Amino acid sequence: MRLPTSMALCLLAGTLSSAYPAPQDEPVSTTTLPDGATTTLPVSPATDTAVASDQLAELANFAQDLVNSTLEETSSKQKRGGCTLKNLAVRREWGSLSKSERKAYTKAVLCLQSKQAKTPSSLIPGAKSRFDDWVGTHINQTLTIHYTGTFLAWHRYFTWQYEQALRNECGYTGYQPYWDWAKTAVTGMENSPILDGSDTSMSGNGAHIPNQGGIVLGGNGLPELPLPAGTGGGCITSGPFKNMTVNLGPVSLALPGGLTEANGDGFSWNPRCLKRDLTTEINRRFANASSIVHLVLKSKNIWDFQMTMQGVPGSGDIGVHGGGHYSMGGDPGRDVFVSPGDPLFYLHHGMIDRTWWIWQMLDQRTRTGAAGISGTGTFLDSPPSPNTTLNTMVDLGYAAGPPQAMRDLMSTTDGPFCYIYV
Ligand SMILES: *[C@@H]1O[C@H](CO)[C@@H](O)[C@H](O)[C@H]1NC(C)=O
Ligand SMILES: *[C@@H]1O[C@H](CO)[C@@H](O)[C@H](O)[C@H]1NC(C)=O
Ligand SMILES: *[C@@H]1O[C@H](CO)[C@@H](O)[C@H](O)[C@H]1NC(C)=O
Ligand SMILES: *[C@@H]1O[C@H](CO)[C@@H](O)[C@H](O)[C@H]1NC(C)=O
Ligand SMILES: *[C@@H]1O[C@H](CO)[C@@H](O)[C@H](O)[C@H]1NC(C)=O
Ligand SMILES: [Cu+2]
Repeated sequence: MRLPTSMALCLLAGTLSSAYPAPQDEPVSTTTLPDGATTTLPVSPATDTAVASDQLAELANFAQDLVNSTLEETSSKQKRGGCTLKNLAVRREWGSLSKSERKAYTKAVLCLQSKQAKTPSSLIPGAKSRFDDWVGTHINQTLTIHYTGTFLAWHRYFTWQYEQALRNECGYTGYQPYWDWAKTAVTGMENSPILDGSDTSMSGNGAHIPNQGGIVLGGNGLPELPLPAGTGGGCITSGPFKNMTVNLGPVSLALPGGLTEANGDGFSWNPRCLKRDLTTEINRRFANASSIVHLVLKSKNIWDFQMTMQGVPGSGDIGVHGGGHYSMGGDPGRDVFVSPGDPLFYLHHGMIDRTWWIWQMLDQRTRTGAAGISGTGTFLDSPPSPNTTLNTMVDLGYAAGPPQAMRDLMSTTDGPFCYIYV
């Protein structure tokens, strides 16, 4: 006999909050799914990255199981966004796509880069393509979407609309792939299927520039954080994006030698090549399997989760979010404002969203509701602004619409979205 979903979810919430030691080496908690199945989950993040990797796989599997069994239980009811097991989109890790699926993705990105921009050139003269509509929107809103209450939901919606544009405007039939940082931390970025520079990759490293100095983050009253330069530094040399032109920025670009570069507000046309400076050392230091599982298991509320993920400024830790961005390096990879100008951005933010989703599913009702939001509408609340709430609107400007309320962006399967990660 099947329990009504609401009752089953109560049971679920009840069992999740208490941890039972199980007869195994590591402490685990026992959890009951809506369909009555039980499962055990790790509760202490492993420092050994191989063990941490297995823990992450278990947590991701639980998140899938929870969504799948919830959708199964509610399939007969009318859900707000009509998400069912039949139309559920599955976002996958780059390396698990077939070669032709990878090519179909990069082909669609190149298509978006060849389509006319919707942003009026009177507002952003450098926005030359549909792809640039996303870059322009991100530049315009950078100081109101990072270290804010909207950070995760804004980037979830941004990435989802990008995926929709690839599908609806460029004939892509797959879904947004993601970059699993834990995998590239093990293999080295240059050797991964995402960044090996082959024609089935997202293009690879930039041309090697010898003797580059490191980069320096922080300043502006915060302690400086020196980070190493990578193994490239120049224009990318191969793969699908070899001929790509970066049109917008820079706005706040960290350069080797501790320098920074800016071109005003970044809205003017400044055509240049896509540069990368792959830095596996940064990937390993801030975004290994153990960092991810630690973030997921040790963050008890959304404030802790989003601060740990982005890194507390001045703490010396840039979190998995900074770890991914700065390990790509180059231009616009090291520019907080212009970073979506490197197509790899969307694979990185796929993983950011996946990590949030896994964390949300460990306490679904709390973490997809009002208590799943913390922060205000401005970068570290500077200047001070009202708290973000379920009613706060998220607007993607000329990239895509309509503006959505935070309440509709909190779940990947309830509201306008219908996807999971495997
Ligand atoms: C959940 O459903 C999706 C889509 O059918 C499937 O790909 C995935 O393997 C399922 N996950 C689990 C843990 O059953
Ligand atoms: C880049 O442009 C050159 C010259 O037009 C062309 O031969 C080459 O195929 C292009 N490469 C890619 C990956 O698009
Ligand atoms: C993994 O990342 C954490 C920070 O999140 C760091 O303290 C640790 O040293 C890293 N582990 C390895 C093996 O590099
Ligand atoms: C805003 O959020 C903070 C932190 O949760 C809380 O202390 C404060 O009371 C909230 N302000 C308003 C006006 O709700
Ligand atoms: C930039 O953002 C402001 C405020 O959010 C908005 O009014 C303006 O239209 C945006 N400009 C562009 C080009 O998107
Ligand atoms: Cu961003």
